[in-house]
Amino acid sequence: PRAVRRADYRPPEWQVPRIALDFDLDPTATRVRAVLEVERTGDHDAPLHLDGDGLEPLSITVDGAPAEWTATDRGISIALNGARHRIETEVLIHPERNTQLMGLYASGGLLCTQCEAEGFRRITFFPDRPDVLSRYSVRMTADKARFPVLLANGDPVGAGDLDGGRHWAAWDDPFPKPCYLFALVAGDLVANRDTFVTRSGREVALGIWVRSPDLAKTDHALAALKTSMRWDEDVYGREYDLDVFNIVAVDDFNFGAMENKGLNIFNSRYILADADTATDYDYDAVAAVVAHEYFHNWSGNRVTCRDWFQLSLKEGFTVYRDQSFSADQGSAAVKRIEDVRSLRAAQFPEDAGPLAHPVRPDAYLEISNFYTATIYNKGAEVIRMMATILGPEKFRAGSDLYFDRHDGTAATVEDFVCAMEDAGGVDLAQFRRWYSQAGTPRVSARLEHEAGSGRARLYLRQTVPPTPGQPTKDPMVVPLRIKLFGAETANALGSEQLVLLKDDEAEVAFETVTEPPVLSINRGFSAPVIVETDRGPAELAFLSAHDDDPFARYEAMQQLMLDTLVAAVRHGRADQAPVVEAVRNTLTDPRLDPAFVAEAVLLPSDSFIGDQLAVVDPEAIYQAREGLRRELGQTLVDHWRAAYEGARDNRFEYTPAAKGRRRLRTVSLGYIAASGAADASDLAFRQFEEADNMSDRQGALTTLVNSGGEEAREAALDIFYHRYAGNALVLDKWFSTQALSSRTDTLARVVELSNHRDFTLANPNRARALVGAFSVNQRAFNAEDGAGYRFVADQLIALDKLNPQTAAKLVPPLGRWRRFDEGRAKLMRAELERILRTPGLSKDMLEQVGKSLD
Ligand code: DPP
Ligand code: ZN
Repeated sequence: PRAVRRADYRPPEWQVPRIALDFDLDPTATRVRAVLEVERTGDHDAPLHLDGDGLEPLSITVDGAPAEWTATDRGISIALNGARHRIETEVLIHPERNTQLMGLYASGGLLCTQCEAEGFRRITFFPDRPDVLSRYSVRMTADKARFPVLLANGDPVGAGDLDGGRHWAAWDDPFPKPCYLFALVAGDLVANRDTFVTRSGREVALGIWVRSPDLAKTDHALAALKTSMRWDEDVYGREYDLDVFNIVAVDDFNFGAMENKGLNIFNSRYILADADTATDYDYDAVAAVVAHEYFHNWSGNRVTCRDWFQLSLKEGFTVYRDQSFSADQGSAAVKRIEDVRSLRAAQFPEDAGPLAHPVRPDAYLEISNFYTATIYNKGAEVIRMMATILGPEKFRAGSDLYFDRHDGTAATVEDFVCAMEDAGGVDLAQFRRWYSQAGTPRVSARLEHEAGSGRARLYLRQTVPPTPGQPTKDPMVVPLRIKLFGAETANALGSEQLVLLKDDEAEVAFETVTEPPVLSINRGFSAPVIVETDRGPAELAFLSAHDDDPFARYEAMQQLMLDTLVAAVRHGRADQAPVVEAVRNTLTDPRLDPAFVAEAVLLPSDSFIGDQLAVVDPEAIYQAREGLRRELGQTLVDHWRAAYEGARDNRFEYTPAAKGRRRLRTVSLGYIAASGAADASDLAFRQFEEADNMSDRQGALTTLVNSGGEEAREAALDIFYHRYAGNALVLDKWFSTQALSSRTDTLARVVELSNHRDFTLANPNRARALVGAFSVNQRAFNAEDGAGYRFVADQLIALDKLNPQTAAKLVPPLGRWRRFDEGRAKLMRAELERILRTPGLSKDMLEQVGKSLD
């Protein structure tokens, strides 16, 4: 396969202002008739190229006459004479055989579509690129009993009955859109309906469509949708633009959800929620993803991407928007902590490994592989830095200008940055390197204080590490929010500054520093960088107690824990007392929000500890972390018990305060168990049985699975399994809790589970719940004999035959071999090579595995 390069971009030679689609829907064989009005753009004699993948052509005509067309490696090519033509095609496709879940496919008795990025070519012949914008009219015909509901983009314009038990429906979308935003759904669905009145008075009919047993689980998503619609009006001035907005939940879905114009299609895990089946984390994720897809209506749909290299234009911006939305719904501090934690868990390792790529990549083999943490999460951080540099008013002016200038068109990252420059009156020339240079910058900071003169000087230095294809880097613009605190009084020494580090090195001077200063830097995580300081345990503990930026406070605690754990891994032992004291302080500070406390007292994950080391030693890391957990558990056991009891609630409520209490309760339970307390297992089992919500129940189950006695553990797993038999989303939790277990027999259990009657690779959620979860279980996956690697490679080879896109996303853990000792590295490489030798390997896997070996 040939790489697609950003530098090769050419505007389309043909546009398709209108397309009419007629679907004769049937799960085994669907006929798709398409009428395309095509227009030559400019003065050239290039033929019309239409992409097609796996289509069986029945007829192709030009202006009513049989066309002369030739097959190409990506579709068909038709030589045309005039400036405008009418192309009609009819093809046959087979939804039930579509296990890739791209194009039109069957899921749980429904027919649905997924077209981003390049799935529309699996439905009909079309120039499948995001800079071809068309107005769509869609007609669907289907068996009325099996598919009573027929939905597509835009507004409904007609429906009726036909002979033979069939019926039809027609939908028109007045907004020109790229084909990746096309969608249809046919099925036996019911809707949770409501209306939303936009700020200009337009009434929008809302519907969340599910199978009838799931209807009761859609209220939360519907409420989140309405809150999102209002928020986008208030915060970005963006109003909804059609008369209907529908969301459909389906069980088999590669992505989390898809923002098709007026008809979002969701993975059911991001729609369905009730207290009995969804954790607080799930509730939050439902609201965040509903908001994300809704926000795409402007950042993605009204203004779309010129080409797929610009993917972060819509994804980074929309993630930033959904993060801001979520921050506004609850604790902004806790939300920031969660977002940074997931950036560090997914994006930092990606940026430090063989799959590192810039936020705006230069080349790809398969675009599906670029729906990454870098495009999404680092992309969001880049937008956030622009918002920090411009300030809220100018940032809003910039986004207004961007939407005004580019509405109805396919735009570029460059267009977005220009709008920010023009509206903000700033020069972002150097800042653009965040889009072109990969790798996580490292900033080292050293503060020197001259007691006599009251002056202090901060020495900053940055380096950007080499990444594949980018051996040398230029310095970035790093916005650092900085503040000093007095070590004696704990008072702030002056107000916070925003320092823009632009060169390799910089110095910042402070006056009237009347007592020894403590440095608070990268407050709020103002830049997605790794900061290295010489702050010792005393200073970090001080900040964890006194910093007035909650993120910085959390960060100081994390750094203290990390330093202690890294020392323990390196030397076999470390002074644990500063961590214990800092945790004690946090736990007993009555002014703190329990949700914050629960985050702050959690130790960094095994893999984040591993990321700090030149060579990851999974066993030593696990032992060091468990050792510190035990010490914290034992020394502070009375505090954990008090926190546990204090956080007890009488009945489930989904509010920020109640969520925080539940979180602290389960975190405390984990520490009580880590202390080795004799009653821990009983306590966990009681929580498991008495829980009136999934957070408490799954929290207790996790504790039992990791550290409970055999009897309690197996009993809980069994009860959980039977209680939720038939509920796919909860069974996913049952699988992943076991795959993430810290027990030494986890691999054996996971292999067993891969043969369980409820396990299938055909469902992406289930595949991720077992194989994906296991491969991020650092200790179990990296078993010294390579059995973990072998298991995952076997699963990926099997999954690639069904669903290459989902398989390829699970490759990265195997590609981390450079981070391990020679023995493990060799075993990992051997598995990657075995995958690469598999006959018929997909382009998706070829790219991911090939790069991982380089
Ligand atoms: N559906 C995916 C998302 O919203 C891709 N656009 O991020
Ligand atoms: Zn998105």
